[in-house]
Amino acid sequence: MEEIHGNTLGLKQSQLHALRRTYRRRVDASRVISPELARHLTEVSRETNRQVGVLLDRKGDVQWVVVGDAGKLTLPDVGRARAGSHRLRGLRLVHTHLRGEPLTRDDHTDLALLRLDSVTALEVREDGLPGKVHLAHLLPENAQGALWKDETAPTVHDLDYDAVAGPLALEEEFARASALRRTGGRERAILVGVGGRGRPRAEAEASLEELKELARTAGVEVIDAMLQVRRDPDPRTLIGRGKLEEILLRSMQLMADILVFDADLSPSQAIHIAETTSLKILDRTQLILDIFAQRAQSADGKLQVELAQLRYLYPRLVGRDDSLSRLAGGIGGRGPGETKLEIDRRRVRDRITQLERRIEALSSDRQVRRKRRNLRGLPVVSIVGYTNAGKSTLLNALTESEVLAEDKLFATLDPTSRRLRFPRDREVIITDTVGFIRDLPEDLVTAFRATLEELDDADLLLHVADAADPRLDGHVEAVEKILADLGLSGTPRLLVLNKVDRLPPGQGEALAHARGAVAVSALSRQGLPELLHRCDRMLWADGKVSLAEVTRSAGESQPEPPRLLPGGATVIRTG
Ligand SMILES: Nc1nc2c(ncn2[C@@H]2O[C@H](COP(=O)(O)OP(=O)(O)OP(=O)(O)O)[C@@H](O)[C@H]2O)c(=O)[nH]1
Ligand SMILES: [Mg+2]
Repeated sequence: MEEIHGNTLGLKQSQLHALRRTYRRRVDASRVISPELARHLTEVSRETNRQVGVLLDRKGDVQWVVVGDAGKLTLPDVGRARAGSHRLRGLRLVHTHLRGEPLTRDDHTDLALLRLDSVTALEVREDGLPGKVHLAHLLPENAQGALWKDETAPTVHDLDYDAVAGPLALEEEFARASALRRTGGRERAILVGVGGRGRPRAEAEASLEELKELARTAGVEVIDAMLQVRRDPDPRTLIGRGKLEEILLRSMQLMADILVFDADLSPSQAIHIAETTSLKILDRTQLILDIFAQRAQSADGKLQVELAQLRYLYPRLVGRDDSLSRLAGGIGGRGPGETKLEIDRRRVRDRITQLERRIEALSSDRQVRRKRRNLRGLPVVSIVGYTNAGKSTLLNALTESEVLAEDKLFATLDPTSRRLRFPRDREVIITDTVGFIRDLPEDLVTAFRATLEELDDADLLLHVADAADPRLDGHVEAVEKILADLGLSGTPRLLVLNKVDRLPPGQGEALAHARGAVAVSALSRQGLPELLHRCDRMLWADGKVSLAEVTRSAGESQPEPPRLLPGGATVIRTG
């Protein structure tokens, strides 16, 4: 119990003894410090030429005695604040300053991040007696966004902060504020962008913009976004300790619940950051996984998402329980299926194996279905592209369907197929599927294998891109890369620049011309005839599909009188 913490190396026995005696002192509970204890601390401090501090509990007992060096005191691990807790630590720090300095940045950081009841610095006079006293305590939410209040008193006797009533009143305020916030519903997030050697500032900024859209889609409230550019990532905390502290202070000020990093945190980084904060930590991959989890409708989709989440989580299941639950929790407590709190690695492993088997079966089911479809000989046109490019809207426009299309990322997860009839009774199957995104998480690609395999059958890929997005070229490149990773480089493809209605007249066509693409607007239907014409040529004129197949398919399908679409293509609803 009577251990002296911190920089004890080189202290004399008598000095250590004097420090140990500190544990026997008691302070009147409501007084920050007694004049006697203050004097004891400054005397030892002067003699050792080191800062000396005590952590007192609310009964006025000395819980920890800590020694630093002449300019700094490093506190021992006094335990972490609980996530979202409105409580303070129940400990106040009183320590000495040898150089007459007021409270330092570190003092304030300790106050805020460790949620200490208060932090006090006693100036040590040349004669070893206590001089001026500086005290800081946290503040409830206020319009100025101030986190703490500083007070200075000429002597210990003049200090008038009640060390028990003060923190109790604060805790009450915190509780009231957090109850108010909880009725507000949505979780509040600070986004952290990361630039560096491999990622220039402009790219990091664009990526942070995309992260904002992801966050919005996931249903979290973005209250702040900051960008950190450093040459190399910090192996432990990614962004560096100082920056992390700054962000944590900011998160307290803004009452944030979540930090979202625009990078993939390694398991050890995620664990380390979760352990130094009381916040929920998400990275870009988890945000995407969370959106997928919210969006999954079909049983297949749900299985695939759960697998992806568990695969991602598995290597991270090594932290302390509390940080673990914050890593595994997902947004609004929506973690993967069975993993709420009592996660244990073996159960997760078992579940992964089980899911993999079911998805394997799913994949072979689909193969059978697809084979049946292929036997009918209908050419398959698959719509692919960056998420939110307008793929589903295009499918709807071409086939007069009503597939869900909305201004959110990953609106579509499950593939949909429709028949689309071309002139001369030619017919194709057109499919819409899950959208892509830059750095699509590997675990998702693996889990969505069954869905993505549908693309293997495509005779033609319509690569839809949003012509009005300033990140157009980056998006096209990202999609091409994923297609290559899926082994689809050899499939004929046509680039479709969508949403040209959002551009000044002629600009979409110019962009398309430069890229050998077709300019369309799925909303205004502009350019659709040209699109169908190009598809027709690529599918048939280039000899991709044999005439025999085409005539066979044409004989089969007459359930409903075909309707006319621009360009002479017609549609048959297959439901
Ligand atoms: N102005 C304009 N908006 C469009 C056009 N096509 C689609 N949109 C809008 O873009 C948004 C996304 O459309 P979706 O069809 O859901 O996009 P998607 O590519 O299927 O997206 P995910 O399934 O989420 O990957 C919706 O708000 C559409 O209304 C277009 O030609 N012009
Ligand atoms: Mg869609």
